[in-house]
Amino acid sequence: MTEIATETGTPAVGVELSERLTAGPHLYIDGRWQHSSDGGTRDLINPATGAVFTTVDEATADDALAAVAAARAAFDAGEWSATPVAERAAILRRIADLLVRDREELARIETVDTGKTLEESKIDLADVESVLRYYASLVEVSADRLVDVGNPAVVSRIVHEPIGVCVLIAPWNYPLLQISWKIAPALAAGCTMVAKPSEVTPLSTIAFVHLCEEAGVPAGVLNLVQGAGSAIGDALTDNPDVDLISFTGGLTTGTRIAKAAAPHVSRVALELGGKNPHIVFADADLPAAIDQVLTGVFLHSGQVCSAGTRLIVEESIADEVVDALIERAGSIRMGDGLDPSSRTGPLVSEAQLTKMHEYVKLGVDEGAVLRTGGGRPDRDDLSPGGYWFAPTIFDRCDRSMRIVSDETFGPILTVERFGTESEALALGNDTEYGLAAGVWTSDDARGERLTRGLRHGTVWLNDFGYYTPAAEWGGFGKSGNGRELGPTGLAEYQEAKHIWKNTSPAPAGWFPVPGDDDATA
Ligand code: TXE
Repeated sequence: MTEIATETGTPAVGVELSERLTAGPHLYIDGRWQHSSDGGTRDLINPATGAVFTTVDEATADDALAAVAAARAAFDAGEWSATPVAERAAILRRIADLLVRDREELARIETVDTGKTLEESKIDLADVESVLRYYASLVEVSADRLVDVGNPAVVSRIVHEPIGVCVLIAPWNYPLLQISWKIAPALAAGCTMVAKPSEVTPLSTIAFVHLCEEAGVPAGVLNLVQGAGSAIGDALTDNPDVDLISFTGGLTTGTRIAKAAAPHVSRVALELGGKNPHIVFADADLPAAIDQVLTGVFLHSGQVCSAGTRLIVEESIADEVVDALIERAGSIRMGDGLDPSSRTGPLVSEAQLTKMHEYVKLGVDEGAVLRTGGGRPDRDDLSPGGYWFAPTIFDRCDRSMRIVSDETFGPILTVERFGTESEALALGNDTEYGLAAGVWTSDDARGERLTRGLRHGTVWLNDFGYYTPAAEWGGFGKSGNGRELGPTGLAEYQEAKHIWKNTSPAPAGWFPVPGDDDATA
Protein backbone atom coordinates (compact mmCIF):
# COMPACT_ATOMS: atom_id res chain seq x y z
CA MET A 1 0.00 0.00 0.00
CA THR A 2 1.38 3.40 -0.98
CA GLU A 3 1.51 6.09 1.62
CA ILE A 4 2.60 9.65 1.25
CA ALA A 5 5.88 9.67 3.10
CA THR A 6 7.53 12.47 4.99
CA GLU A 7 11.17 12.71 5.90
CA THR A 8 10.33 11.85 9.47
CA GLY A 9 9.10 8.48 8.27
CA THR A 10 5.55 9.10 9.41
CA PRO A 11 2.86 8.69 6.78
CA ALA A 12 1.66 12.16 5.89
CA VAL A 13 -1.92 11.08 5.54
CA GLY A 14 -4.08 8.23 6.65
CA VAL A 15 -4.28 5.06 4.62
CA GLU A 16 -7.70 5.55 3.09
CA LEU A 17 -7.07 8.95 1.62
CA SER A 18 -3.45 8.34 0.88
CA GLU A 19 -4.20 5.49 -1.50
CA ARG A 20 -6.54 7.42 -3.73
CA LEU A 21 -4.41 10.52 -3.56
CA THR A 22 -1.10 8.91 -4.41
CA ALA A 23 -2.44 6.57 -7.06
CA GLY A 24 -4.63 9.19 -8.70
CA PRO A 25 -6.04 10.01 -11.14
CA HIS A 26 -6.27 13.58 -9.92
CA LEU A 27 -8.40 15.43 -12.46
CA TYR A 28 -12.15 15.26 -12.01
CA ILE A 29 -14.17 16.11 -15.09
CA ASP A 30 -17.85 15.40 -15.63
CA GLY A 31 -17.97 13.02 -12.69
CA ARG A 32 -14.96 10.93 -13.74
CA TRP A 33 -11.49 10.85 -12.20
CA GLN A 34 -8.96 10.95 -14.99
CA HIS A 35 -5.28 11.41 -15.79
CA SER A 36 -3.98 14.29 -17.83
CA SER A 37 -4.67 13.92 -21.56
CA ASP A 38 -0.95 14.11 -22.29
CA GLY A 39 0.14 12.06 -19.28
CA GLY A 40 1.73 15.12 -17.65
CA THR A 41 2.43 15.13 -13.92
CA ARG A 42 3.90 17.45 -11.31
CA ASP A 43 6.03 16.59 -8.28
CA LEU A 44 4.86 18.07 -5.01
CA ILE A 45 7.49 19.26 -2.58
CA ASN A 46 7.39 19.28 1.20
CA PRO A 47 8.60 22.81 2.06
CA ALA A 48 10.04 21.61 5.38
CA THR A 49 12.51 19.33 3.59
CA GLY A 50 12.63 20.42 -0.04
CA ALA A 51 11.95 16.75 -0.94
CA VAL A 52 9.34 15.44 -3.36
CA PHE A 53 6.63 13.66 -1.40
CA THR A 54 4.16 12.73 -4.13
CA THR A 55 3.23 13.33 -7.76
CA VAL A 56 -0.08 14.45 -9.21
CA ASP A 57 -1.61 14.65 -12.67
CA GLU A 58 -1.21 18.03 -14.32
CA ALA A 59 -3.98 19.18 -16.67
CA THR A 60 -3.47 20.36 -20.23
CA ALA A 61 -5.36 23.26 -21.79
CA ASP A 62 -7.60 20.66 -23.47
CA ASP A 63 -8.41 19.15 -20.08
CA ALA A 64 -9.29 22.61 -18.77
CA LEU A 65 -11.54 23.24 -21.79
CA ALA A 66 -13.20 19.87 -21.21
CA ALA A 67 -13.81 20.79 -17.56
CA VAL A 68 -15.46 24.09 -18.51
CA ALA A 69 -17.54 22.31 -21.17
CA ALA A 70 -18.70 19.76 -18.58
CA ALA A 71 -19.66 22.54 -16.18
CA ARG A 72 -21.50 24.35 -19.01
CA ALA A 73 -23.42 21.24 -20.02
CA ALA A 74 -24.34 20.49 -16.41
CA PHE A 75 -25.53 24.03 -15.83
CA ASP A 76 -27.53 24.17 -19.04
CA ALA A 77 -29.18 20.84 -18.20
CA GLY A 78 -30.59 22.75 -15.25
CA GLU A 79 -30.77 19.92 -12.73
CA TRP A 80 -28.51 21.38 -10.08
CA SER A 81 -30.03 24.84 -10.15
CA ALA A 82 -33.50 23.24 -10.00
CA THR A 83 -32.52 21.03 -7.05
CA PRO A 84 -34.50 22.31 -4.05
CA VAL A 85 -32.47 24.63 -1.89
CA ALA A 86 -32.95 22.35 1.12
CA GLU A 87 -31.32 19.49 -0.78
CA ARG A 88 -28.37 21.58 -1.87
CA ALA A 89 -27.97 22.74 1.73
CA ALA A 90 -28.12 19.12 2.93
CA ILE A 91 -25.28 18.20 0.56
CA LEU A 92 -23.18 21.08 1.89
CA ARG A 93 -23.77 19.85 5.44
CA ARG A 94 -22.85 16.31 4.38
CA ILE A 95 -19.57 17.60 2.94
CA ALA A 96 -18.95 19.34 6.28
CA ASP A 97 -19.62 16.07 8.13
CA LEU A 98 -17.20 14.16 5.89
CA LEU A 99 -14.60 16.85 6.42
CA VAL A 100 -14.92 16.36 10.16
CA ARG A 101 -14.61 12.59 9.68
CA ASP A 102 -11.35 13.00 7.71
CA ARG A 103 -9.95 16.08 9.41
CA GLU A 104 -6.82 14.44 10.85
CA GLU A 105 -5.78 13.18 7.42
CA LEU A 106 -6.70 16.41 5.69
CA ALA A 107 -4.73 18.43 8.21
CA ARG A 108 -1.63 16.34 7.59
CA ILE A 109 -2.06 16.77 3.84
CA GLU A 110 -2.30 20.54 4.19
CA THR A 111 0.73 20.68 6.44
CA VAL A 112 2.96 18.57 4.22
CA ASP A 113 1.87 20.50 1.13
CA THR A 114 2.12 24.05 2.53
CA GLY A 115 4.56 23.82 5.43
CA LYS A 116 2.14 25.35 7.93
CA THR A 117 1.85 23.80 11.38
CA LEU A 118 -0.60 21.01 12.03
CA GLU A 119 -2.42 23.22 14.49
CA GLU A 120 -2.90 25.89 11.81
CA SER A 121 -4.13 23.26 9.34
CA LYS A 122 -6.67 22.06 11.89
CA ILE A 123 -7.89 25.62 12.43
CA ASP A 124 -8.21 26.01 8.65
CA LEU A 125 -10.30 22.85 8.49
CA ALA A 126 -12.58 24.02 11.27
CA ASP A 127 -13.04 27.24 9.31
CA VAL A 128 -13.82 25.31 6.12
CA GLU A 129 -16.47 23.39 8.04
CA SER A 130 -17.96 26.66 9.33
CA VAL A 131 -18.08 28.15 5.85
CA LEU A 132 -19.92 25.10 4.48
CA ARG A 133 -22.46 25.20 7.30
CA TYR A 134 -22.83 28.97 7.07
CA TYR A 135 -23.74 28.90 3.38
CA ALA A 136 -26.01 25.89 3.87
CA SER A 137 -28.00 27.95 6.38
CA LEU A 138 -27.82 31.24 4.50
CA VAL A 139 -29.15 29.87 1.24
CA GLU A 140 -32.13 28.35 3.04
CA VAL A 141 -33.27 31.85 3.98
CA SER A 142 -34.60 33.44 0.83
CA ALA A 143 -33.14 36.83 -0.04
CA ASP A 144 -35.91 37.41 -2.59
CA ARG A 145 -38.05 40.50 -1.95
CA LEU A 146 -41.18 42.25 -3.06
CA VAL A 147 -40.99 45.73 -4.50
CA ASP A 148 -43.82 48.24 -4.15
CA VAL A 149 -44.28 49.74 -7.62
CA GLY A 150 -47.22 51.92 -6.66
CA ASN A 151 -49.79 49.80 -8.50
CA PRO A 152 -51.79 47.29 -6.44
CA ALA A 153 -52.37 45.15 -9.53
CA VAL A 154 -48.67 44.51 -9.93
CA VAL A 155 -46.65 41.94 -8.01
CA SER A 156 -43.03 42.90 -8.43
CA ARG A 157 -40.36 40.53 -7.10
CA ILE A 158 -36.59 40.36 -7.00
CA VAL A 159 -35.42 36.74 -7.16
CA HIS A 160 -31.91 35.35 -7.11
CA GLU A 161 -30.68 32.82 -9.62
CA PRO A 162 -27.31 31.14 -10.03
CA ILE A 163 -24.96 33.07 -12.29
CA GLY A 164 -23.97 29.91 -14.18
CA VAL A 165 -20.53 28.41 -14.79
CA CYS A 166 -17.85 29.54 -12.34
CA VAL A 167 -14.09 29.17 -12.50
CA LEU A 168 -12.58 29.17 -9.02
CA ILE A 169 -8.85 29.82 -8.80
CA ALA A 170 -7.04 29.61 -5.48
CA PRO A 171 -3.50 30.26 -4.20
CA TRP A 172 -1.15 28.20 -2.05
CA ASN A 173 -1.19 29.91 1.33
CA TYR A 174 -4.61 28.68 2.50
CA PRO A 175 -5.36 26.12 -0.21
CA LEU A 176 -8.47 24.43 1.10
CA LEU A 177 -9.76 27.38 3.07
CA GLN A 178 -9.66 29.73 0.13
CA ILE A 179 -11.19 27.35 -2.38
CA SER A 180 -13.94 26.55 0.15
CA TRP A 181 -14.87 30.25 0.32
CA LYS A 182 -15.68 29.85 -3.37
CA ILE A 183 -17.01 26.30 -3.68
CA ALA A 184 -19.44 26.57 -0.75
CA PRO A 185 -21.38 29.64 -1.99
CA ALA A 186 -21.19 28.48 -5.62
CA LEU A 187 -22.75 25.11 -4.73
CA ALA A 188 -25.29 26.78 -2.46
CA ALA A 189 -26.32 29.19 -5.21
CA GLY A 190 -26.86 26.35 -7.71
CA CYS A 191 -23.89 27.12 -9.96
CA THR A 192 -21.65 24.61 -11.69
CA MET A 193 -17.91 25.09 -11.51
CA VAL A 194 -14.31 24.27 -12.30
CA ALA A 195 -11.98 24.48 -9.32
CA LYS A 196 -8.30 25.15 -9.92
CA PRO A 197 -6.09 24.98 -6.85
CA SER A 198 -2.54 26.28 -6.93
CA GLU A 199 -0.21 23.88 -8.69
CA VAL A 200 2.06 24.22 -5.64
CA THR A 201 -0.52 22.90 -3.15
CA PRO A 202 -3.35 21.00 -4.89
CA LEU A 203 -3.57 17.98 -2.59
CA SER A 204 -6.16 19.07 -0.04
CA THR A 205 -8.46 20.27 -2.83
CA ILE A 206 -8.20 16.91 -4.59
CA ALA A 207 -9.12 15.22 -1.31
CA PHE A 208 -11.97 17.68 -0.79
CA VAL A 209 -13.45 16.98 -4.23
CA HIS A 210 -13.48 13.27 -3.30
CA LEU A 211 -15.56 14.24 -0.28
CA CYS A 212 -17.93 16.33 -2.41
CA GLU A 213 -18.42 13.37 -4.72
CA GLU A 214 -19.09 11.12 -1.74
CA ALA A 215 -21.56 13.67 -0.36
CA GLY A 216 -23.61 13.49 -3.55
CA VAL A 217 -22.60 16.50 -5.65
CA PRO A 218 -23.79 15.39 -9.11
CA ALA A 219 -21.48 14.77 -12.07
CA GLY A 220 -20.45 17.89 -13.96
CA VAL A 221 -21.39 20.28 -11.13
CA LEU A 222 -17.93 20.40 -9.56
CA ASN A 223 -14.95 19.77 -11.84
CA LEU A 224 -11.32 19.89 -10.86
CA VAL A 225 -8.17 20.61 -12.83
CA GLN A 226 -4.76 21.46 -11.54
CA GLY A 227 -1.77 22.85 -13.30
CA ALA A 228 0.26 25.98 -13.85
CA GLY A 229 -1.65 29.14 -14.70
CA SER A 230 0.62 29.65 -17.70
CA ALA A 231 -0.55 26.32 -19.16
CA ILE A 232 -4.27 26.24 -18.38
CA GLY A 233 -5.11 29.76 -17.22
CA ASP A 234 -6.25 31.09 -20.58
CA ALA A 235 -8.46 28.07 -21.26
CA LEU A 236 -10.24 28.79 -17.98
CA THR A 237 -10.45 32.57 -18.08
CA ASP A 238 -10.56 33.57 -21.76
CA ASN A 239 -13.58 31.38 -22.35
CA PRO A 240 -17.06 32.40 -23.51
CA ASP A 241 -18.66 29.53 -21.56
CA VAL A 242 -17.58 31.01 -18.23
CA ASP A 243 -19.96 33.35 -16.41
CA LEU A 244 -17.86 34.15 -13.37
CA ILE A 245 -14.22 33.89 -12.37
CA SER A 246 -13.40 34.11 -8.69
CA PHE A 247 -9.69 34.49 -8.16
CA THR A 248 -7.49 34.79 -5.10
CA GLY A 249 -3.83 35.41 -5.75
CA GLY A 250 -1.31 38.06 -6.78
CA LEU A 251 -2.04 41.43 -8.38
CA THR A 252 -0.21 40.65 -11.63
CA THR A 253 -2.15 37.46 -12.24
CA GLY A 254 -5.41 39.09 -11.15
CA THR A 255 -5.15 41.92 -13.67
CA ARG A 256 -4.23 39.43 -16.38
CA ILE A 257 -7.35 37.41 -15.60
CA ALA A 258 -9.54 40.52 -15.65
CA LYS A 259 -8.23 41.31 -19.15
CA ALA A 260 -8.76 37.74 -20.35
CA ALA A 261 -12.35 37.79 -19.10
CA ALA A 262 -13.24 41.23 -20.45
CA PRO A 263 -14.17 40.26 -24.04
CA HIS A 264 -16.68 37.75 -22.67
CA VAL A 265 -18.01 40.13 -20.02
CA SER A 266 -17.60 37.34 -17.48
CA ARG A 267 -18.02 38.62 -13.93
CA VAL A 268 -14.65 38.75 -12.18
CA ALA A 269 -14.18 38.73 -8.41
CA LEU A 270 -10.62 39.36 -7.27
CA GLU A 271 -8.89 39.02 -3.90
CA LEU A 272 -5.36 40.24 -4.52
CA GLY A 273 -3.63 40.55 -1.22
CA GLY A 274 -2.46 43.61 0.62
CA LYS A 275 0.20 45.63 2.36
CA ASN A 276 -1.53 46.02 5.63
CA PRO A 277 -0.86 48.77 8.18
CA HIS A 278 -0.88 47.98 11.87
CA ILE A 279 -1.08 51.28 13.76
CA VAL A 280 -0.12 51.50 17.44
CA PHE A 281 -0.74 54.64 19.50
CA ALA A 282 1.10 55.38 22.75
CA ASP A 283 -2.12 55.01 24.77
CA ALA A 284 -2.66 51.39 23.60
CA ASP A 285 -2.62 48.30 25.78
CA LEU A 286 1.00 47.67 24.84
CA PRO A 287 1.47 44.03 25.91
CA ALA A 288 -1.60 43.07 23.86
CA ALA A 289 -0.61 45.27 20.93
CA ILE A 290 2.96 43.96 20.79
CA ASP A 291 1.79 40.36 20.94
CA GLN A 292 -0.73 40.89 18.16
CA VAL A 293 1.67 42.82 15.96
CA LEU A 294 4.06 39.87 16.29
CA THR A 295 1.33 37.32 15.49
CA GLY A 296 -0.16 39.48 12.77
CA VAL A 297 3.03 39.48 10.74
CA PHE A 298 4.81 36.22 11.59
CA LEU A 299 1.91 33.73 11.71
CA HIS A 300 2.28 31.26 8.83
CA SER A 301 5.62 32.94 8.14
CA GLY A 302 3.82 36.04 6.90
CA GLN A 303 2.22 34.25 3.96
CA VAL A 304 -1.18 35.71 4.72
CA CYS A 305 -2.95 38.26 2.54
CA SER A 306 -4.02 40.21 5.61
CA ALA A 307 -0.65 40.00 7.39
CA GLY A 308 0.14 43.22 9.26
CA THR A 309 3.49 43.79 7.58
CA ARG A 310 3.67 47.56 8.17
CA LEU A 311 4.02 48.59 11.81
CA ILE A 312 3.12 52.28 12.09
CA VAL A 313 3.96 53.23 15.66
CA GLU A 314 3.82 56.48 17.64
CA GLU A 315 7.32 57.92 17.97
CA SER A 316 7.24 58.18 21.79
CA ILE A 317 6.88 54.39 22.23
CA ALA A 318 8.58 53.20 19.03
CA ASP A 319 11.89 52.09 20.54
CA GLU A 320 10.17 50.20 23.36
CA VAL A 321 7.82 48.42 20.94
CA VAL A 322 10.48 47.56 18.39
CA ASP A 323 12.88 46.23 21.04
CA ALA A 324 10.13 44.02 22.45
CA LEU A 325 9.24 42.73 18.99
CA ILE A 326 12.86 41.90 18.22
CA GLU A 327 13.15 39.92 21.43
CA ARG A 328 9.90 38.04 20.79
CA ALA A 329 10.70 37.40 17.10
CA GLY A 330 13.98 35.75 18.07
CA SER A 331 12.17 33.26 20.27
CA ILE A 332 9.59 32.08 17.72
CA ARG A 333 9.90 28.32 17.42
CA MET A 334 10.19 27.56 13.69
CA GLY A 335 10.15 23.99 12.49
CA ASP A 336 8.53 21.20 10.51
CA GLY A 337 4.77 21.70 10.71
CA LEU A 338 4.30 18.06 11.72
CA ASP A 339 6.36 18.67 14.85
CA PRO A 340 3.89 19.79 17.54
CA SER A 341 6.47 22.10 19.11
CA SER A 342 6.69 24.25 15.94
CA ARG A 343 4.80 27.55 16.12
CA THR A 344 5.52 28.48 12.50
CA GLY A 345 6.79 26.61 9.46
CA PRO A 346 8.94 27.24 6.41
CA LEU A 347 8.02 29.30 3.36
CA VAL A 348 5.97 27.42 0.80
CA SER A 349 8.49 27.27 -2.03
CA GLU A 350 11.95 28.04 -3.20
CA ALA A 351 10.48 30.91 -5.27
CA GLN A 352 9.11 32.57 -2.12
CA LEU A 353 12.41 32.01 -0.32
CA THR A 354 14.35 33.66 -3.14
CA LYS A 355 11.87 36.54 -3.10
CA MET A 356 12.50 37.14 0.64
CA HIS A 357 16.27 37.21 0.15
CA GLU A 358 15.82 39.73 -2.66
CA TYR A 359 13.62 41.96 -0.50
CA VAL A 360 16.11 41.90 2.35
CA LYS A 361 18.88 43.02 0.02
CA LEU A 362 16.59 45.69 -1.41
CA GLY A 363 15.65 46.94 2.06
CA VAL A 364 19.28 47.27 3.09
CA ASP A 365 20.13 49.03 -0.19
CA GLU A 366 17.19 51.40 0.34
CA GLY A 367 18.58 52.43 3.72
CA ALA A 368 16.26 50.61 6.12
CA VAL A 369 17.88 49.28 9.28
CA LEU A 370 17.82 45.48 9.50
CA ARG A 371 17.30 44.79 13.23
CA THR A 372 16.75 41.02 13.22
CA GLY A 373 16.45 38.08 10.83
CA GLY A 374 17.16 38.64 7.18
CA GLY A 375 17.97 35.06 6.19
CA ARG A 376 17.99 31.43 7.18
CA PRO A 377 17.77 30.92 10.95
CA ASP A 378 21.03 29.82 12.51
CA ARG A 379 19.79 26.37 13.55
CA ASP A 380 21.31 22.93 12.90
CA ASP A 381 18.08 21.06 13.51
CA LEU A 382 16.23 22.45 10.49
CA SER A 383 16.31 20.26 7.41
CA PRO A 384 18.97 21.63 5.02
CA GLY A 385 16.63 21.47 2.03
CA GLY A 386 13.73 23.30 3.73
CA TYR A 387 12.67 26.82 2.80
CA TRP A 388 13.46 28.48 6.13
CA PHE A 389 13.45 32.21 6.62
CA ALA A 390 13.73 33.89 10.01
CA PRO A 391 11.28 36.51 11.26
CA THR A 392 12.76 39.77 10.00
CA ILE A 393 12.32 43.35 11.22
CA PHE A 394 13.40 46.50 9.40
CA ASP A 395 13.37 49.73 11.40
CA ARG A 396 13.56 53.32 10.17
CA CYS A 397 11.50 52.65 7.07
CA ASP A 398 9.60 55.14 4.96
CA ARG A 399 7.08 55.10 2.16
CA SER A 400 9.68 55.63 -0.56
CA MET A 401 11.01 52.11 0.09
CA ARG A 402 9.74 49.16 -1.88
CA ILE A 403 9.87 46.94 1.20
CA VAL A 404 7.15 49.25 2.54
CA SER A 405 5.05 49.49 -0.62
CA ASP A 406 5.35 45.99 -2.15
CA GLU A 407 3.50 42.95 -0.89
CA THR A 408 6.48 40.87 0.22
CA PHE A 409 4.26 37.99 1.37
CA GLY A 410 6.70 36.65 3.90
CA PRO A 411 7.95 37.21 7.45
CA ILE A 412 9.23 40.78 6.98
CA LEU A 413 7.98 43.59 9.23
CA THR A 414 8.77 47.21 8.38
CA VAL A 415 8.57 49.96 11.00
CA GLU A 416 7.44 53.52 10.31
CA ARG A 417 7.01 56.14 13.05
CA PHE A 418 4.45 58.90 13.39
CA GLY A 419 3.87 61.98 15.53
CA THR A 420 0.18 62.83 15.11
CA GLU A 421 -3.10 61.02 14.50
CA SER A 422 -3.49 62.55 11.05
CA GLU A 423 -0.02 61.37 10.10
CA ALA A 424 -0.90 57.86 11.25
CA LEU A 425 -4.08 57.87 9.16
CA ALA A 426 -2.30 59.24 6.10
CA LEU A 427 0.40 56.56 6.38
CA GLY A 428 -2.20 53.83 6.84
CA ASN A 429 -3.95 54.91 3.66
CA ASP A 430 -0.76 55.48 1.69
CA THR A 431 -0.84 52.16 -0.16
CA GLU A 432 -2.21 51.02 -3.48
CA TYR A 433 -3.79 48.09 -1.64
CA GLY A 434 -6.61 48.20 0.91
CA LEU A 435 -7.30 44.76 2.34
CA ALA A 436 -6.92 45.05 6.10
CA ALA A 437 -5.64 47.32 8.85
CA GLY A 438 -5.28 47.27 12.61
CA VAL A 439 -5.46 50.11 15.13
CA TRP A 440 -4.46 50.08 18.80
CA THR A 441 -5.62 52.89 21.05
CA SER A 442 -7.53 53.23 24.32
CA ASP A 443 -9.23 56.41 23.07
CA ASP A 444 -12.68 55.37 21.79
CA ALA A 445 -13.27 58.50 19.74
CA ARG A 446 -9.92 58.19 18.05
CA GLY A 447 -10.55 54.50 17.42
CA GLU A 448 -13.81 55.37 15.70
CA ARG A 449 -12.16 58.09 13.59
CA LEU A 450 -9.42 55.72 12.47
CA THR A 451 -11.64 52.73 11.73
CA ARG A 452 -13.84 54.93 9.53
CA GLY A 453 -10.96 56.80 7.96
CA LEU A 454 -8.87 53.81 6.93
CA ARG A 455 -9.65 52.74 3.35
CA HIS A 456 -9.37 49.00 3.91
CA GLY A 457 -11.87 46.14 3.61
CA THR A 458 -11.43 45.00 7.21
CA VAL A 459 -10.28 47.17 10.12
CA TRP A 460 -9.56 45.66 13.53
CA LEU A 461 -9.60 47.92 16.56
CA ASN A 462 -7.56 46.59 19.51
CA ASP A 463 -7.38 43.19 17.83
CA PHE A 464 -5.93 41.73 14.66
CA GLY A 465 -6.44 39.02 12.08
CA TYR A 466 -9.84 37.59 12.97
CA TYR A 467 -12.61 36.89 10.49
CA THR A 468 -15.91 35.06 10.51
CA PRO A 469 -17.87 33.41 7.67
CA ALA A 470 -20.80 35.77 8.27
CA ALA A 471 -18.76 38.95 7.67
CA GLU A 472 -17.70 40.12 4.21
CA TRP A 473 -14.03 39.82 3.30
CA GLY A 474 -12.29 41.70 0.50
CA GLY A 475 -10.41 44.81 -0.38
CA PHE A 476 -10.43 48.42 -1.44
CA GLY A 477 -8.08 49.66 -4.14
CA LYS A 478 -5.81 47.08 -5.74
CA SER A 479 -6.66 44.49 -3.11
CA GLY A 480 -9.44 43.52 -5.46
CA ASN A 481 -13.11 43.83 -6.09
CA GLY A 482 -16.15 41.97 -4.91
CA ARG A 483 -16.42 40.31 -1.52
CA GLU A 484 -16.16 36.78 -0.24
CA LEU A 485 -18.01 35.47 2.83
CA GLY A 486 -21.18 36.92 4.29
CA PRO A 487 -24.34 37.45 2.24
CA THR A 488 -22.34 39.38 -0.39
CA GLY A 489 -20.17 36.30 -0.85
CA LEU A 490 -23.29 34.38 -1.90
CA ALA A 491 -24.61 37.23 -4.05
CA GLU A 492 -21.37 37.06 -6.11
CA TYR A 493 -22.64 33.73 -7.44
CA GLN A 494 -26.12 34.96 -8.20
CA GLU A 495 -27.92 37.13 -10.70
CA ALA A 496 -30.72 39.31 -9.36
CA LYS A 497 -33.79 39.03 -11.55
CA HIS A 498 -36.78 41.35 -11.46
CA ILE A 499 -40.11 39.66 -12.15
CA TRP A 500 -43.02 42.03 -12.80
CA LYS A 501 -46.44 40.39 -12.82
CA ASN A 502 -49.62 42.29 -13.59
CA THR A 503 -52.69 40.63 -12.09
CA SER A 504 -55.01 42.90 -14.02
CA PRO A 505 -53.62 43.20 -17.56
CA ALA A 506 -54.44 46.40 -19.50
CA PRO A 507 -53.13 48.12 -22.60
CA ALA A 508 -50.22 50.48 -22.11
CA GLY A 509 -52.23 53.27 -23.76
CA TRP A 510 -49.19 55.18 -25.00
CA PHE A 511 -49.74 54.96 -28.77
CA PRO A 512 -53.16 55.87 -30.12
CA VAL A 513 -55.25 52.99 -31.42
CA PRO A 514 -56.67 53.88 -34.89
CA GLY A 515 -60.44 54.26 -34.72
CA ASP A 516 -60.43 54.94 -31.03
CA ASP A 517 -62.42 58.19 -30.39
CA ASP A 518 -59.99 59.52 -27.82
CA ALA A 519 -57.04 58.70 -30.06
CA THR A 520 -58.34 60.71 -33.02
CA ALA A 521 -59.52 63.64 -30.93
O1 TXE B 1 0.48 33.85 -7.30
P1 TXE B 1 -0.49 33.74 -8.53
P2 TXE B 1 1.96 33.32 -7.07
C1 TXE B 1 0.73 37.20 -3.98
C2 TXE B 1 2.00 37.21 -3.17
C3 TXE B 1 2.89 36.29 -3.93
C4 TXE B 1 2.51 36.66 -5.34
C5 TXE B 1 2.85 35.64 -6.38
O2 TXE B 1 2.53 38.51 -3.15
O3 TXE B 1 4.23 36.53 -3.66
O4 TXE B 1 1.10 36.82 -5.29
O5 TXE B 1 2.43 34.36 -5.98
C6 TXE B 1 -3.07 30.76 -10.80
N1 TXE B 1 -4.65 32.35 -15.39
N2 TXE B 1 -0.23 36.26 -3.46
O6 TXE B 1 2.79 33.46 -8.28
O7 TXE B 1 0.23 33.63 -9.82
C7 TXE B 1 -2.00 29.95 -10.09
O8 TXE B 1 -1.81 28.72 -10.76
C8 TXE B 1 -5.33 31.74 -14.42
C9 TXE B 1 -1.30 36.81 -2.68
O9 TXE B 1 1.88 31.97 -6.48
O10 TXE B 1 -1.44 34.84 -8.38
C10 TXE B 1 -2.62 29.83 -8.71
O11 TXE B 1 -3.63 28.86 -8.72
N3 TXE B 1 -4.76 31.37 -13.25
C11 TXE B 1 -2.38 35.84 -2.45
C12 TXE B 1 -3.26 31.21 -8.52
O12 TXE B 1 -3.41 31.75 -9.83
C13 TXE B 1 -3.47 31.66 -13.06
C14 TXE B 1 -1.98 34.45 -2.20
C15 TXE B 1 -2.46 32.19 -7.69
O13 TXE B 1 -1.20 32.34 -8.27
C16 TXE B 1 -2.71 32.31 -14.04
C17 TXE B 1 -0.90 34.02 -3.07
C18 TXE B 1 -3.36 32.68 -15.25
N4 TXE B 1 -2.73 33.29 -16.24
C19 TXE B 1 -0.06 34.93 -3.63
N5 TXE B 1 -1.45 32.44 -13.57
C20 TXE B 1 -3.51 36.29 -1.59
N6 TXE B 1 -4.34 37.20 -2.10
O14 TXE B 1 -3.73 35.80 -0.50
C21 TXE B 1 -1.42 31.91 -12.34
N7 TXE B 1 -2.63 31.42 -12.02
